[in-house]
Amino acid sequence: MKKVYTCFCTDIIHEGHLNIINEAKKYGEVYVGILTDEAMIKFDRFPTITFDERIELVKKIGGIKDILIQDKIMYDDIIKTLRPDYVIHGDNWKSGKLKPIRDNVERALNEYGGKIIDVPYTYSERVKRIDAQIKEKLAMPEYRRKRLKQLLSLRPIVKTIEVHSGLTGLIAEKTVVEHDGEFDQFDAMWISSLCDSTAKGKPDIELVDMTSRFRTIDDVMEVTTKPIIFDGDTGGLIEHFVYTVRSLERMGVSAIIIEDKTGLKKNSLFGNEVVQTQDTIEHFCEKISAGKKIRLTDDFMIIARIESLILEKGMDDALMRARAYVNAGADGIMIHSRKKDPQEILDFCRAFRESDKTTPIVVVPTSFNTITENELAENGVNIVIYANQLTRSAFPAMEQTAIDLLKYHRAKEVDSRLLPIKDIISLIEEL
Ligand code: SPV
Ligand code: MG
Repeated sequence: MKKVYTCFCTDIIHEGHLNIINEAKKYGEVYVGILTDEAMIKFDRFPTITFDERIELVKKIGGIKDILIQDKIMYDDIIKTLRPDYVIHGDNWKSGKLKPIRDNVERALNEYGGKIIDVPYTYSERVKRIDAQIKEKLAMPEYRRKRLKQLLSLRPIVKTIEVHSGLTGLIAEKTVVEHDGEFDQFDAMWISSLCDSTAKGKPDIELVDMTSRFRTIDDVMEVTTKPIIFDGDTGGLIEHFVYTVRSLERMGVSAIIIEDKTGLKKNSLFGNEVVQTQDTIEHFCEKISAGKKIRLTDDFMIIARIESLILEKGMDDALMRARAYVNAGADGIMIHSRKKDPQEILDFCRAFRESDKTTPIVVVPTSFNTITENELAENGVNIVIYANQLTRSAFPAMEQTAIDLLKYHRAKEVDSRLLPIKDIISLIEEL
């Protein structure tokens, strides 16, 4: 008997999958690979059911010779082990984002004369509706909220990008890159106080009120499914902070990060160039505990951000605060630095990890931008936030366009730099 292999990356078996299995049976014994959670979230979306449940789904189809675990999006490893005569897949992988996968399969099969079978992809209203339903489910507060904690256990480092609108949310949601034979995408989104304020033409001094900040979250949530980490500035008065926690948790936000500053908050990247006051350990711990007490689910995280290195109070102060904040109930620690050299961040991580192996560490490598995600992960960092790069890349591009329109008195000169209207329309899906 010939061996036919297909891999499923789905939470629901629909007529399209059954069609593939039925076609496969015509060629020989059918082996089905199930993509692991880790592989699935790098390339597609978060699974809405567990890996074991996905295996059960496939078992129920019947007539399958064996079920295999595929732990990489690319097939070459599994092809080497199984040596199937055929790999069967919908023909939608002949172009677009799936094409590198097909190329990888083709190369692996060519080694020994295996063949690809491209089955016409099932485009039906029902299949489209199932896809839409999965996305809806992922966007629901109870599913979205817990996803950050799930990602922390699945990802070596949770990659987070700043968003401040529906459009930037779509970029975070949809950008998937194939590079060096690996797919990757962002895991989570950061609602930055700096960029949310900047988008409104306001300074980053807790001037934009919570109602407006929540409106931004809503705009992002409307069009995305990824989890959200909210920049809560100082958290404000303890009496107000508890209301913020309650609202964010209800909305389906996964975490709030609050920084240990008081008085008029200024952006940390100013450091000591402006007057900034650090909160006392006692008061900040009280704020953390109050937030933890009001929280209704274990899914929602309150992360404490330490400004000691920004304010040049020293490593010992940073570490003492980290331990105190964790004791007060913080679900994570964000350590910030405005140095170009990542060394003080790494020193903090090493010292903190000596006594605390599990509390997630968050960093924002805006200044110390030479360090890679792998290096951060190796040093015990769990979440990396690219906190402002989308805003900072858009602004000079828009400004240059405005300058050139004024200079040339027409739009022709700027046109080659612009996103074609067709692409903007396809970015935004209609229901
Ligand atoms: C933000 O993005 O608003 C932050 C990170 O708080 S930083 O600007 O680096 O302080
Ligand atoms: Mg901020």
